[in-house]
Amino acid sequence: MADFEKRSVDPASLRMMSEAGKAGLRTVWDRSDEMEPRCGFGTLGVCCRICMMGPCRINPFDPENSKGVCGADADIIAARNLARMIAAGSAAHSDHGRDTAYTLLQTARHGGDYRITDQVKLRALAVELGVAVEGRTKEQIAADVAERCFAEFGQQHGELNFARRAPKKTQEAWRKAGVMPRGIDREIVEIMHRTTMGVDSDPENILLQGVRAALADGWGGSMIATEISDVLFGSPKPIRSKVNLGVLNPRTVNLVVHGHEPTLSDIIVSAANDPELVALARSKGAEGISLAGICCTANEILMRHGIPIAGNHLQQELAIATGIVDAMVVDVQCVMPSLVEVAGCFHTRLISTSPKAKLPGAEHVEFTEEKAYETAKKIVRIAVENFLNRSPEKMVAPDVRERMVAGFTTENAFRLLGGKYRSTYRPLNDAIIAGRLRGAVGIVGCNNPRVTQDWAHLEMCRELIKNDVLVVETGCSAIACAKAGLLQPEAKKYCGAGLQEICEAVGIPPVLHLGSCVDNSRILTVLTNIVAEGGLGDSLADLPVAGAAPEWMSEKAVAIGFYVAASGVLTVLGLPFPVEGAPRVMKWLTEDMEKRFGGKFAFESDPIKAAHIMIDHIDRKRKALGLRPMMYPQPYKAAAAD
Ligand code: SF4
Ligand code: MSK
Repeated sequence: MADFEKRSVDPASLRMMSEAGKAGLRTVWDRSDEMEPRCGFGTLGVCCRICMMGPCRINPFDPENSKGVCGADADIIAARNLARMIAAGSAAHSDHGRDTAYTLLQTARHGGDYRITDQVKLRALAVELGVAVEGRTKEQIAADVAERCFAEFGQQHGELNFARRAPKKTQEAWRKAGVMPRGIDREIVEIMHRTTMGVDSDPENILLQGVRAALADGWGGSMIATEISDVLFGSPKPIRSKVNLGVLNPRTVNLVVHGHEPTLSDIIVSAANDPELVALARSKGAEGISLAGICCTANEILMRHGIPIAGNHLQQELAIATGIVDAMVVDVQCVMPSLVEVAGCFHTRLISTSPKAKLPGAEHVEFTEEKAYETAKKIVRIAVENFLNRSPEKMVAPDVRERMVAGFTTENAFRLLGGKYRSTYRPLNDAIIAGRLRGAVGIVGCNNPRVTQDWAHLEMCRELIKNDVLVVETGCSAIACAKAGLLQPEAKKYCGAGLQEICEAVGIPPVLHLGSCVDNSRILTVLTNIVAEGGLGDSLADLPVAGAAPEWMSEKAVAIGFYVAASGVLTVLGLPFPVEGAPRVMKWLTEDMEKRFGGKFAFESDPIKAAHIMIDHIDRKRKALGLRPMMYPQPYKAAAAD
């Protein structure tokens, strides 16, 4: 019998693991255990299958004398593999951004089921991108904005428009290192070219192209996804909701959306409220239709509509195992192929929707922007029609849920910190300068069965807020902390005196939910606004801030880590990149990178130690800025800052 306590700290997940075990269901944790011992060459990053002279591997006990067939050493191999992870992660985020721009263009040109919701943001974007606004309709403006965004993908030379949002000094560092991104697609393609057999054999040169592609993601593809989503679906505002498997209601039809792109999930919100479908649900004996989300698409509709979240990445199988999910609809990214097998053990209808992401064994209802509402209604109807097919003996939904507040953005989050709706970041900067707030940390990223689910997110987060560090979160990290009650104002009880004072004055939680994975771009623009406000240096590298992904698993997290570190922010990862067998690459990531960009990586699996690495770093930055000591006695005092 598996030791469940090592698998998760989330009571709902533990309960469902036990139920799944009783039913003989294999989950992600079982398969993870079966992988042990994991391949040492893969873990160290020293296997290469780029060409068919191989596959090759480096002898980790004698790396100096070990080479691949072509002569590639451990550093070349590891750098190439890591760069390819960045390419894949950047491609995923950026293709999402491209799809969002396509939806905006279709809406502008042909109308249809979507609306241009945030016209203020549309006009601001238009001005930024050089699109004429005077005397033009919102549709004309939107069409040009969409085309400008497309141009960012295909551009062959020059610089990305949104990269120019960064502070001037940060941009200068990128130009000096030769990594200012030119075009989003171009940087990804160039990684694939450079890392093919017999091209770039300089590990640092390979990693620098990795940086350029990652910057094209964070300050390009992901930023486009965020900005256009706000224009189309509305900019989020602070909103209350609930989280965890207990949001699934045994008395209603339950439809779970899982994946990433709000084009699908947002329209499903409308369809789930369609009076015809609600009436149909009632005619089947259900009390109504409940919509809930998993992973980042959940964050998208949570922020804009307050739709509850059923869980984070590792709960996707467990949600189906409750026996009360009538349909799960998926689009792209983080969707485990295992869902087909799990859904096959229950009445759940599993529906794929993207031509890019089919699941053999699942139903495919192709989603197109042109027939968005019709398709969404079809999907909701499938869930409703399936309600009566539940097997009562398999219904084991845990009654576990927590309240949360979400929906903070670059535009609204930090203005609230002064207790007034002022269009300035001054109150935030002043709180840091005065020593009421130590600094800020972004905790982001996934769950990974190699780490006790949610544990590292929670431990790290509590340690930081205890030390007066404001935490901002996205993705599955935000969901983890929401489940533990940290995303509600009452969580101020876990904070140091300074942060507690701010939370009390403003009524915000000490942990702010900033959205989905692509919304890490919001963190970049928040930091840029802090620099622009003044008093805390003139580049992102000067700020008393850090980033972390304590339970990461996705290639997207590698891209995020790279654009955050290359933007000047210390980035601490709970699992190391697969480069431990490559000493030069490891040194570049953890030391040399900082000289060029002001940011670098640290790898630490203990979340408390990781928190202290970040607190020490924040204190060093405070000292370099000449800021006052912290206002209130601190539970943790960094040696470096004394
Ligand atoms: Fe081996 Fe070199 Fe081919 Fe990689 S590129 S598989 S190291 S021969
Ligand atoms: S969903 S990328 S598991 S955060 Fe964005 Fe969660 Fe990581 Fe997927």
